[in-house]
Amino acid sequence: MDDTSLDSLILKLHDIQAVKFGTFKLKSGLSSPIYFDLRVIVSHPALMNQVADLLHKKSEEAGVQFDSVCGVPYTALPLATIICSSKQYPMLIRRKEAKDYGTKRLIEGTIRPGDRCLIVEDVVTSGSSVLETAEVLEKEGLKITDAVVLMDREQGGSTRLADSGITLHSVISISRLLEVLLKAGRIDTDTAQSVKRFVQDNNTYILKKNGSSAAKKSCGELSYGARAGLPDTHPLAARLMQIMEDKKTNLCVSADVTHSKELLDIAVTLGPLICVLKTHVDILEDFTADVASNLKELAKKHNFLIFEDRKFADIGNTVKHQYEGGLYRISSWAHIINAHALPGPGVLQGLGGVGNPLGHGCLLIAQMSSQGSLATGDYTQAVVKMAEDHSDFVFGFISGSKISEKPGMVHMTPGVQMQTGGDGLGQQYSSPEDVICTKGSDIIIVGRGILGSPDRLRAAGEYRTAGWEAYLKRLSLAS
Ligand code: S5P
Repeated sequence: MDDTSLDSLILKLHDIQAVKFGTFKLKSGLSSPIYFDLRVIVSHPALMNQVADLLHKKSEEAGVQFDSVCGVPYTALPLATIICSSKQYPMLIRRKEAKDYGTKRLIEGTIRPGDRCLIVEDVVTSGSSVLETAEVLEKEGLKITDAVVLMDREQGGSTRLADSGITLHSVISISRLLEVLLKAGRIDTDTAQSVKRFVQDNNTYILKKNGSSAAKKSCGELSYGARAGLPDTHPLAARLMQIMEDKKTNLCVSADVTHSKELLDIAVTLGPLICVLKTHVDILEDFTADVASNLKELAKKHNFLIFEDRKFADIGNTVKHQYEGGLYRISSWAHIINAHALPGPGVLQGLGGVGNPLGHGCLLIAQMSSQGSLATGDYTQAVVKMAEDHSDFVFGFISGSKISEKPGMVHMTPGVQMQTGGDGLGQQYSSPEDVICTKGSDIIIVGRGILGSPDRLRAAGEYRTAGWEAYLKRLSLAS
């Protein structure tokens, strides 16, 4: 690729305002001195052809071998189309819109498992959109080893992709862009310097590894795995988020059954699909210590955590006994418990005294899914504060949405079903997409949506997929 065609491309992109300088608020909440909007190139056909040609040349120069091409929706779709049409490659189209369960495919085009597919993208920041597309293609049996991008913002995307075995080839780097625009008198030295500083200070890869304060501000864009690695994350939250990342699931099954055999059957069958199994041990009619130890074994075998949904709500001294003693000896088998903040911090002192030495953790109930719940507004805010002040034992919330900006905090949301509505007893349901993608929660808690199905395994699979896809969508929107 010769330097003059690259330089003229950069100037043209600046002419059509596909690159702008100023102060721009990014989806992550950060304020950026530079902004790319490559969507506008569709209005400039000659430029579209030039960009598509340069993308293809870049992959050729790098010696990338591929059988098909897939553009990351939407901006790169027309670029992929031009490459495929002019160079005669079969194209694959990834759907980005929410899946209509069981009917629509995620990839359109003929899929030949084992084929190498080249991913095309317009701009890469953290690399999460490319990764998301790669994951969908890989699920269909395609091999993804390379991605080609018009503009690399040099904010850690290529390192993150390399971690996942994908080599990123970029036509334009941000340093080259600044150099050309500076030389042509389109920007001044101060602007170039401030962009360079922004890029250096906001390397998404380093932020994810180290958890700097900027990362904490924008936890919506961090993956579960990255949040697990942050220094402030509670060890149990880290373990949970790592399980979610490894098993690709943000599904917690609420095993609200009255007989132990059924509870254990659920753990056996659904164990591989879930990150957490939630119990209400006091509704079991036949609880014995053996049930607890069997459950523990299954949790180990299938790598999930046990959450006893006891909702402690008394003075410290009472909850301490309720947690470690009585018939159920909850602290001996449940990794996670939850509590109401209503009694004040004493409830956490009582519970933490028992649970902390055992490496357990607690969720505070900040909001409830039931109609007319009083846990709203100032109460919810006070719960967030109490949780953050007691982060040695509290690692997250029961809430309807993301309510804490601390990336180490886990948000678990009950009242989830595919169909919204209620149960006639005050329960209110939201969809997995709404809970995870729109409201920013981390884990869906599903009871009757799964337990009420004649095929629980299939239903759990559907909830797991819906929850995970919503999470991937959230990551991609934030990148
Ligand atoms: O606000 C809440 C908090 C909880 S923990 N709303 C809830 O529904 N829960 C629990 O989540 C509830 O006790 C039940 O175990 C589960 C929801 O079950 P489903 O059958 O309605 O999905």
